[in-house]
Amino acid sequence: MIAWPAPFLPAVPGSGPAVRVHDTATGEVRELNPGPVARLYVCGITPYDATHLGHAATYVTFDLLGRALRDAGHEVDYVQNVTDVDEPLLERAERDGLHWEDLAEREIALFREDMTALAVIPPDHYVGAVEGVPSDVEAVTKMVASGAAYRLPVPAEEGGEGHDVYLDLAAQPTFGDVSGWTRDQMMEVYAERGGDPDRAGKRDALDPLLWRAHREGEPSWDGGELGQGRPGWHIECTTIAIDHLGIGFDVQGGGSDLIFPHHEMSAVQGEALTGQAPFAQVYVHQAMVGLEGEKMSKSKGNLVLVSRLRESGVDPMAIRLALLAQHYRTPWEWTDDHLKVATTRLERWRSALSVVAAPDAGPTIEQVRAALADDLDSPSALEAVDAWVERTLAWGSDDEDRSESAPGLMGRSLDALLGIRV
Ligand code: 5CA
Ligand code: ZN
Repeated sequence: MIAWPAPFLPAVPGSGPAVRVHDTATGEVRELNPGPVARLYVCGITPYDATHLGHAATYVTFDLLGRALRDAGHEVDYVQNVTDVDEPLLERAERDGLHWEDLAEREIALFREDMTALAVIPPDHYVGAVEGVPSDVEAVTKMVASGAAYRLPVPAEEGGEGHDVYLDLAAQPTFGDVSGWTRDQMMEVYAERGGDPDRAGKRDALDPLLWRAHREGEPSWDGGELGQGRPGWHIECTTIAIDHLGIGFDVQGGGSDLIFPHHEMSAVQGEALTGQAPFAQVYVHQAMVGLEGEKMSKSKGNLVLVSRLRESGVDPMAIRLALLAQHYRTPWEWTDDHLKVATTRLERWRSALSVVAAPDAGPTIEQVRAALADDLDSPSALEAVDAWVERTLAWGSDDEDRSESAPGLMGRSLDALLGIRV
């Protein structure tokens, strides 16, 4: 499906250092070693409600990573999915009396507008789960044939026709490598995060659903030997990532709520399918953004929406600055104060960039580059810019040693490295 318009990326002289990020699987901050093309997969939205600031934080974080990789001299091949068929979407459509496809289309359109306003560079491949069904069918059929997956008859009370398909985790030695969680930790969240631990007949309560046979009233596709049905949630990301980036791609990203089961299962399924590991070189996770003591989430309904802030006249660049002021690995809560601070900051940056001459921008640009390459330390990057801004605004008109090219160079660098268009 189409993504959204790409923002213009100004050139910045020189290049940034190699990028280091925290890898959930090893618990270490590791240097990325992509080839000329860095391959990045980030889990996209389930389009049943509009983009909230938690989603925005996730996509701005991975946008920053993409910018740092480009600045370090790599091309970036960026893939993002859209979960345009899944339980939460079907349930919301039913509740609101909408067709699920219309609901998805409406929310994807709004997401595109939000991402454009926030200057997020679009993915090179933006792929809907529905578009990926043929590939899922092929993958699940292959896993059934190899014995990695098994079939369970649909229970009589659910129509009793056809078979669901599950991955046999017992046969997968890498299961657990992404999250590093204990079985108890896994069991604690599995049901609330889309799993079905109580399904009778499963070999292991944690075995993930690969294919769900058709049930009355649910959308379904031709699964060939699998019969009519629809894919489970995790397989969509397994196949989209492998089809577009290949197994062993550089970064799997998303919010920390996806560590388990989603990224654990996507990876183990990819490994079961291809016989190769690891699925991704590193797993990077954005900490949860909360509101009033709880995770901001569509299911809880405690949302601050990007689109609503925009409608109320908030400058999207102030929203982006508010997000960048937080480190991606630290959970935080949204309050209006964050926006106030960001709005004041943006105004000061604007004033500094409109002077005719300013202190040399070079050292500050190197500080910004170093901060971003150091596990995406955006708060430190903003502080480095603040320091230059304060020096610029404090300078008298007859101070010597001023550069007329500095404001322009700084403006282009903030745009390219931070996605802040002042
Ligand atoms: N479609 C799936 C991924 S395949 C999904 O999780 N969709 S979502 O709409 O629920 O979330 C979209 C992205 O935003 C995911 O990467 C998720 O981890 C992230 N996210 C969701 N809530 C928050 C939050 N409160 N703070 C930070 N990131 C969040
Ligand atoms: Zn995903």
